[in-house]
Amino acid sequence: MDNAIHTLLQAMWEDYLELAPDARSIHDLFAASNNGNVVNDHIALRTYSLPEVNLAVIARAFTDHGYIEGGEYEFPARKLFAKHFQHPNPELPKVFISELLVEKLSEQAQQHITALVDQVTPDATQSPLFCCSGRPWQLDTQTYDELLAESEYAAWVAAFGYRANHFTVSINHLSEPDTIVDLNHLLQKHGYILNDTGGLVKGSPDVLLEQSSTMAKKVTVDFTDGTREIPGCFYEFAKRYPTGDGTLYQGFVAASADKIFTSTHTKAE
Ligand code: OOG
Ligand code: NI
Repeated sequence: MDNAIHTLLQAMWEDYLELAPDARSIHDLFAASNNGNVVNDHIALRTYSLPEVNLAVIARAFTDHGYIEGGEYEFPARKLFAKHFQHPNPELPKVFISELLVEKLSEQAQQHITALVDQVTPDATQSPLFCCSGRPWQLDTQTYDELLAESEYAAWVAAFGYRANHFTVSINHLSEPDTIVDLNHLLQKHGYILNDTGGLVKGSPDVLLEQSSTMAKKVTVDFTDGTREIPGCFYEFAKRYPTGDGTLYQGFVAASADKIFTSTHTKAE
């Protein structure tokens, strides 16, 4: 395996564990009944569409190591656009990268986001570990609150920056539980809070993908003028179904993804 991509994914996992307080114990719960093996279906990253940090800039760390574009997804109500990337080596996780279409936001939000992105140096984005470098700008609570009032996504990126917002357990690779309903019950029995936007299970065998996720737990975030407890990162669970040629569907489903985004929301939708 390409060492650079392995190093990046390992660094992303370690960074992610810091911001997803439940992730280690959920991982270990599945590892215990699957000989220690928990396969990661995909990770996801978020960004703003400004040219210094847009989706294409974030994707480079992956495309430089053999990842290729797999599909495009639109979320007009959230003002988001996304692509997924996959690697010819099926053991590597897919990468789902979304960007907030900044030009569609209010003047005030655009000014806030431009002021944040102006603090990012080209050197920083070119670093091979930019994708797990966290927040490359200073942020105060008023800017966070004003962004939050307009877009939960805008505020999340402002607070957390560049890192995996979730990893995803591949249910196909678990011997048990092998249905998403059983998996959700197991997690709930252990007290984990799941995302119930539109129901616990997003998607169906008909669209070749079923997904569920935890709600991100609150973590302490530093601002220039104090600290706040806000939702960090979450864990997702995905089961894929075969396409006509018998291989598992490798894409995403926009209608389901739309509901996974709420896993980091501070308020119910
Ligand atoms: C991505 C939400 C979509 C999926 O698997 O469909 C997603 C995000 O929350 O950044 O992860
Ligand atoms: Ni996902």
